[in-house]
Amino acid sequence: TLKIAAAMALLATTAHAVHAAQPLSTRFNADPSPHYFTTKEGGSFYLYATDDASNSGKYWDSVTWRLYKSKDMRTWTDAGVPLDVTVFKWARPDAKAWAPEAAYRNGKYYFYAPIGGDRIGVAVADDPAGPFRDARADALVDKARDANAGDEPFDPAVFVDGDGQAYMYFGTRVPKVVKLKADMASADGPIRNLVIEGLPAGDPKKAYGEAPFLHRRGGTYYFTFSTGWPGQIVYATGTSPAGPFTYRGVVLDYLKISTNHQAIIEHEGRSWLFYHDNLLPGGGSHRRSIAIAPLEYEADGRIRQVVPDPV
Ligand code: FUB
Repeated sequence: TLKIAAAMALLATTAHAVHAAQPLSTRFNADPSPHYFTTKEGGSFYLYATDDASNSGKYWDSVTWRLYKSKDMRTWTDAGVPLDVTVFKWARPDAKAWAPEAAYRNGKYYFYAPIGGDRIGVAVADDPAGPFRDARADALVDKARDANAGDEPFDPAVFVDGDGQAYMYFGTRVPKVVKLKADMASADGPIRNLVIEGLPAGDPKKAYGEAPFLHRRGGTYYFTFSTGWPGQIVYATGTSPAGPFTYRGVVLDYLKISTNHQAIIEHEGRSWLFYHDNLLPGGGSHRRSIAIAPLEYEADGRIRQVVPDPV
């Protein structure tokens, strides 16, 4: 019996990575978009977020995003508002600012801004902290204009592959992908639906919900997303950034919150999962808080499920 217990304990430790869940700020924030950028000040982690501290507390109706910076992934400085929806003259100034994304290319920093739930704008700056200006005169994706943009074109995530081809993922309920031109601000071809094979059948809570995200490890493309709703972070893998992907398993189980939204980054050989939770006093589904966990892989490339252990 002792041997069985020891074997089961070993199995449990190899299958799950338990970590202490800590909010990275005392300010409510959500929808993490983390990056490592090197500027003239040196290298830093930059984290763009939905600013839940400035919403009504009853809905995700903030109109600003928030930026945090860190040198070591432990201490994060609140760097204020990198931009708000008024950067986009085509948007209503009270349009909701949702899960942001950023990317770097050729000396410029790009900010992908879901606005009002039906359009995605793109802004550009010379520094990751801004000032940002509209990179075009209209939205990059517009539900009223673009074929196959879907009913809810938001939650952009950008991935640039080794050959320089950029892809933008987005969409709620139906995951979408569109190639971006080298200017990072225009679509290069049609918007396509992403195919995810092998999703657990018969469980509506296991269907694709939102928060698409792509990262690559070796020759494998990992497509993570949140089921809806509540949000469980799951992943699928494939051999191309455009899919198809095959469902693999859970990265982060349901938390006591209606949504979740993840991002994964690797730096100097270590990987981290960013997500949001309900960790601050007074928090809830509209007042979320971003947390970070080390992300570990099995030798065969499977992701070890992250288990937050609230302190
Ligand atoms: O923050 C508003 C919405 O909640 C985001 O767009 C979704 O990903 C969910 O986290």
